[in-house]
Amino acid sequence: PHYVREYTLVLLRSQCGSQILLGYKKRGFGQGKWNGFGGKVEVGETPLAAAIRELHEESSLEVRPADIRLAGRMLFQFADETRVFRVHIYTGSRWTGQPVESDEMRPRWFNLADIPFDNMWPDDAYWLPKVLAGQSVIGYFLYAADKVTVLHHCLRNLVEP
Ligand code: 6U4
Ligand code: NA
Ligand code: NA
Repeated sequence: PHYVREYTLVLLRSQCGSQILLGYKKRGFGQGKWNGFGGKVEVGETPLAAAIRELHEESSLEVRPADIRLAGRMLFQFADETRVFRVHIYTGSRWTGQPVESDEMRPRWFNLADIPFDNMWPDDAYWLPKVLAGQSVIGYFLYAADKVTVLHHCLRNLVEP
């Protein structure tokens, strides 16, 4: 049987909007890839609280709950695994502090024209441009066991209520 695990992902934009903060994942799941900051939602924790906590643990940056907004939820699955990743994606452009390298992540600002999609999860190329355009997304990606090939995907824009 398949089971769902909840994760968070935070993508910060510079105030002027021309850059995005990514982290180079030094260990664990997605090692060697650039990604937003995030991790597992703990028992009894809301996704929003987990997003704020993981961002701080991995980058030292502090955001308040009102500083980030839910930009979408995605399901990711691998053909050879029973685990389903349910990832809550947040964006924001207000924070305090400076990004600092952690055991897990090496932060770096990227111009929107230079996002390193070739060294990110392949699904990011589908949904990240939408999120950066201010859209909210919902979707599902099924990967082959190689964790590279997208076998199937479905992606929709969500309209604000
Ligand atoms: P620990 O705490 O070490 O057990 P770990 O297994 O290393 O956790 P963690 O905490 O780094 O995982 O969380 C995985 C991160 O990867 C979350 O921020 C969600 C993100 N993620 C997972 N699948 C993804 C995908 N297909 N595309 C993407 N981000 C993904 O852009
Ligand atoms: Na993490
Ligand atoms: Na984690």
